[in-house]
Amino acid sequence: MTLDKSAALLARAQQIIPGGVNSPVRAFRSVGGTPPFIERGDGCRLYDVDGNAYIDYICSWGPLILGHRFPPVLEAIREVLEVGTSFGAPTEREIELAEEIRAAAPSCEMVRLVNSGTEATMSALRVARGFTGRELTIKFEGCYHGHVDSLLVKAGSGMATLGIADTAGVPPGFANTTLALPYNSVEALEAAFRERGDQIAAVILEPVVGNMGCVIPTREFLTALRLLTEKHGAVLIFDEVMTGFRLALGGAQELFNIRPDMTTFGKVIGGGLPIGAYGGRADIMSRVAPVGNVYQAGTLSGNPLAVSAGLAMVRHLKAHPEIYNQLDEAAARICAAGGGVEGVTINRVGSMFTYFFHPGPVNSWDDAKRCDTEGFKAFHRHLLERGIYFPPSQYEAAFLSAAHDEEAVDTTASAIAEFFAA
Ligand code: HOZ
Repeated sequence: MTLDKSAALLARAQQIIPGGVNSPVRAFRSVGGTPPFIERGDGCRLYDVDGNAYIDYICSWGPLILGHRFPPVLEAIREVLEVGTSFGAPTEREIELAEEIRAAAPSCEMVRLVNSGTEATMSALRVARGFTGRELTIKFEGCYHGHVDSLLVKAGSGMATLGIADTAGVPPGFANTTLALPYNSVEALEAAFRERGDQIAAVILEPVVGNMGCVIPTREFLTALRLLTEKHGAVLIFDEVMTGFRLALGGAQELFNIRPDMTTFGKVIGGGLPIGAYGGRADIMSRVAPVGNVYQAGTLSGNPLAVSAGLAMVRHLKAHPEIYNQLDEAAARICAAGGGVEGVTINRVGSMFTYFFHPGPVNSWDDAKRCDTEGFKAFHRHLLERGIYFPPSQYEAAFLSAAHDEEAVDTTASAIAEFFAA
């Protein structure tokens, strides 16, 4: 496999774009080698500028649950091109997407569309603070909620990948409004509420974590989250940017049968175009301007391109619920390929999974940070050389799409088995 053209593009990109990439993990810093520069995607495959093809397990970091260039999504985009791409004025489609979100996740009695997952979490947090009149937020170590200043404390994803514990540029005053607790620790949660319950505006979490690799919440943890937030009047925010419409139509809240007060979305609801959304209880969402006094706005919010692409994807998923079983079975086969290997723990929920180079269990950042990242690096390289593109970080979940056919899954499972047999 040669990556000469990609290497040349990387060198050129580094002259103008920090690290040559527009989002840090893409630079391959933790796995080494040259990141392939992508020319096009189709179905479950990516094709780079050097003529290499890859079975794609990033799926644009989650959104492409139906694969690249899914025809109904392309058709929806084509239709929008005929009428205009942005109006900065309301359209009927926005109502339709908000209604689809509410139908899938009934905890979202009202919904506001924004442009990214980061905007969704930033806005939800502001609304929760406005609603409660409190400042403090609980988040969990290793969870990542976009690059919102106060939520970058002990964050996963690129920060975990690059080993940046606390980013520069966030004033201590902002960081001090965040309490970072260990994921899955009921004890730590109880202690925090015992000590500061009347100051806590919100508890935000990834209800299945993707950003320290895939980490699964315990039933006890979820129950404690719901009970304690209710008891102390704090807003429980599920960050379903990754899990929404992916683990089930109604996301993790449907899967675990928990009703959060607010939810954030992104990725799948945009069909691969930039979008985000936040929603929740009507009494909380009624605090958002112009009805209430919590301000949040956006020129491109609800733009017809992203909304139409998202609607096409969400409606297809709704019409074909069997997709979720299909995804589950395919992901199970890929995970079975490395099952029982000493020193490796595989966490999976539906079509999100991670091969952790750690004897396990991996239930928190404290566990995940002890991974053998050199082992992961060799695994990643082995797969890439065989045309299989896993996320270039131990601390990102892999995603599967409905376009991953038998052949792609078999090829992947064989390559994984080959790595562990060597
Ligand atoms: N931090 C994103 C996923 N957890 C990665 C975004 C990207 O590189 O596109």
